[in-house]
Amino acid sequence: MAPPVARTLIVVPAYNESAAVGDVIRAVHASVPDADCLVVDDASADDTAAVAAAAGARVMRLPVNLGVGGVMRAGYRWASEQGYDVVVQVDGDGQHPAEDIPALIAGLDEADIVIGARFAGTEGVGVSWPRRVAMWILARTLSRVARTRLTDTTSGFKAAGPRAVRLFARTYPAEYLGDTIEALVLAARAGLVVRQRPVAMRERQGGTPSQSTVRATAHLMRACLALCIALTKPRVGADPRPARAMAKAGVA
Ligand SMILES: Nc1nc2c(ncn2[C@@H]2O[C@H](COP(=O)(O)OP(=O)(O)OP(=O)(O)O)[C@@H](O)[C@H]2O)c(=O)[nH]1
Ligand SMILES: [Mg+2]
Repeated sequence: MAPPVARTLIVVPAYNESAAVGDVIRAVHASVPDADCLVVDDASADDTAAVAAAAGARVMRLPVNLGVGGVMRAGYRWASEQGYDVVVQVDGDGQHPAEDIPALIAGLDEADIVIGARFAGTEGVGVSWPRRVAMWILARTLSRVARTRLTDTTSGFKAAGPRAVRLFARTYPAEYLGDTIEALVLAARAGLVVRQRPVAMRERQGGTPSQSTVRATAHLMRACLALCIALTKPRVGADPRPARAMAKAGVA
């Protein structure tokens, strides 16, 4: 008997992304037509949810704003309950190139998590020195923790295979910066295999950037602190059961 085809869910975190989210969903459907698309609307004040539904996505509306970590925790939990094997995070602002999703999913043949990395090979070009130092510290430390070369540790563009979906459904970090740094620390310390693939990230295609250059630098510095805190937390074991068995048992 042929092995079952992996069920894939694209989770799109979206906060006030009505300008870009429709095009993101259409690009996702064009790139991975067999995947389902769930937009998690983080209590937006605009009509993100209506635009997403009109573009053909399923929409989960959070009653209060939780930030990206809380959004992804909800997305992973829903994915696990519904028996999805693979989850790919694609931001609702159009920065993540949908055409690279199949390459990230293909990478799951050899890994539990595949990160779409912006700078692969050109780290730090045109970036101020404090940012470069912070990026270097993050990349070096997380590369050691994950035992592989990682260059873009704050990228949200990630594919997660069955073991990672189960782990993140139980414990996706929703605290400050948890969605990137802490999620990788958690996964690597649970014994999951993390890899990266180079992607051509774009400027956001609408809406408002969350950070200026100065704030982005401060954000990276704080990310280093968040990394130190993540490293002090106890390890969580990966759950060996397959995703569908978990869904049947009602465990998320
Ligand atoms: N800023 C922000 N984004 C959120 C929130 N909840 C969900 N998101 C979504 O999370 C994704 C990533 O947020 P961004 O603000 O684009 O973060 P970023 O890509 O690191 O920064 P930018 O360079 O400003 O795009 C986007 O799709 C947002 O719509 C929230 O509370 N605040
Ligand atoms: Mg963005």
